[in-house]
Amino acid sequence: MTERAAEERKEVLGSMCDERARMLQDQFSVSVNHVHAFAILVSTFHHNRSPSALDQETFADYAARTSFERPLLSGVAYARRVVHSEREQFERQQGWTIRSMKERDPAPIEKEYAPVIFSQDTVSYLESLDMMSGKEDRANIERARETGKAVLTNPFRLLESNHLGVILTFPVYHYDIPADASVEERIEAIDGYLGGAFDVESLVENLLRQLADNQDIEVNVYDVTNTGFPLIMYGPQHPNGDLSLSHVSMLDFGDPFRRHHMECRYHQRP
Ligand code: WA2
Repeated sequence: MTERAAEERKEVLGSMCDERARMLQDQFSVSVNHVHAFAILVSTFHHNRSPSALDQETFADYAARTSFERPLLSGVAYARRVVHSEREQFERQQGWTIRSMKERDPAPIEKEYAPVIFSQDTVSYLESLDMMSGKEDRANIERARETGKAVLTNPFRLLESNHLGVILTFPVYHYDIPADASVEERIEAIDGYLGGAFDVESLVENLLRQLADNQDIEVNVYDVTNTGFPLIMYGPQHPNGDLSLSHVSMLDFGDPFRRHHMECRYHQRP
């Protein structure tokens, strides 16, 4: 291979990788924006109204009819904060028991819970599950309500599909919280958590499949928040393409606490 051909091969890889990263980031970002709007919908029609103008059926209908706005999400759901002293009354009102994510049995006594009260039909198995009983979901709930911002989990295997993905969580408060509110004030004012599941394994696959020359390159996405310990979010566990040449494209998924990037390689050696 001439030096010129090698140079060009490298450039082509770089532009294919950048294009994929840009597409993924764009689709990620429109999905995040729409989940944000969903959080406002719940705040407007559920919390600020008495009686609530939202119920499971209305939520599920609206979620299904707007799912085209959230191309990388397999579903959205709303979990309400319930403290232990309210549990009995809450369960009586709902007509079901708060269940834990692991055993799907009635949740053991905790200080507080985050049971799902509204869910898109695609994730209806979440209903009544305490989202604080899962390690990744709990970390998201705590960071979302403490910061007031949208947050993402580590990549992990999602319930039911068992696909690799991440959860996005927006906090929903009782009232408009001033930007300089303390962590304690924020926790006090929390009403619930609007979340969406990014099924990265299957929906990113779909996205990349639509692109030309897709069969030529191998793509990985990593959470590189901890630079010494990258977490695989998409792509082969053991890259087996042409390892002599790779390109890294930056990704920004909007959670300033986290760093992500895409790594691309050719499948074949020249
Ligand atoms: N949603 C879908 N699949 C999951 C999951 C989840 N969490 N956790 C594990 N598999 C209601 O942050 C609040 C959604 C959590 C929101």
